[in-house]
Amino acid sequence: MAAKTVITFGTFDVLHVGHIRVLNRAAAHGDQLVVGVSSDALNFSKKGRNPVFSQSERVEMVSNLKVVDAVFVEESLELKRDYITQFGADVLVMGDDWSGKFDFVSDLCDVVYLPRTPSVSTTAIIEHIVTTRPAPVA
Ligand code: C2G
Repeated sequence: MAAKTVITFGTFDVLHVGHIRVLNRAAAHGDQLVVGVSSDALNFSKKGRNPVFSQSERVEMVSNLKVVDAVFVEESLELKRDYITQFGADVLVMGDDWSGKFDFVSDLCDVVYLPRTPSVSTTAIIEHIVTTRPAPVA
């Protein structure tokens, strides 16, 4: 039987346990895991700010996780169907903050939304670091 390929997408900025868990659980849905890491330009267009870590650093971090078999740069949210076809993905897995958003590819592959890990996010980590930074010495 052919190997089952899982695809997932994300920014994976300031890598944290929520990212690791979703990648581990995504990998468990098949035999190989392909990850689309969103480009700096895509992030800027979505969020109006650059990620803390550049796309090449984010690609390097995600590529070095043992459950990840291949990584590519996601240039546009509109290209989901092309990426799924290009990598021959059988399943698309995302956290459930994206629930329903990728159902439009369900004619190409299965679509699975996994429960998001509560109480952790890149934004909260950045805010925590900013608010706990010591006041400058007068
Ligand atoms: N995630 C999670 N639990 C968290 C935080 C994130 O399960 N506490 C999951 C998200 O649901 C997503 C993945 O981790 O499946 C990556 O999250 P982000 O880096 O925040 O990615 P995002 O900016 O949502 O980009 O085409 C889709 C986009 O590229 C997704």
